[in-house]
Amino acid sequence: MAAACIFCKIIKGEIPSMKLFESDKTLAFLDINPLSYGHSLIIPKHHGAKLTDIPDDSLLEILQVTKKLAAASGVENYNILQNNGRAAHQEVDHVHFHMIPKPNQEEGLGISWPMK
Ligand code: DGP
Repeated sequence: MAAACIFCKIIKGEIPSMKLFESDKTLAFLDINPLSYGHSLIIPKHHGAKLTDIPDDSLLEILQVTKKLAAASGVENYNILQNNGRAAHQEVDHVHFHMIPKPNQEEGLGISWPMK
């Protein structure tokens, strides 16, 4: 944990979030500034700024949770995004994967959160 890290504070419950999934290694929650309905963030509980700072077993679970969230979103189209460094538009220095649904008009109604 890093004391000043926003996402570590979310993990500890010091900052509220809309949690979608939690295990001993991983947390998923809704993005505070969503690009679409259901835009979620999947993070390791282990603090690390960049992809290369995260243990492989943690990365595997993050990808598995990301896949489940994409399936649970009920849309066929989505982006998975992971930024590293300021020039790559990383704002929060705690590794996170974005899962950004791209619903079309018909799909936009079927979303059910939190993920079961
Ligand atoms: P990035 O540019 O990849 O570092 O994206 C950081 C994302 O984190 C951005 O989409 C907004 C989100 N975010 C920042 N602060 C908070 C917060 O306090 N709560 C939640 N839920 N999301 C946050």
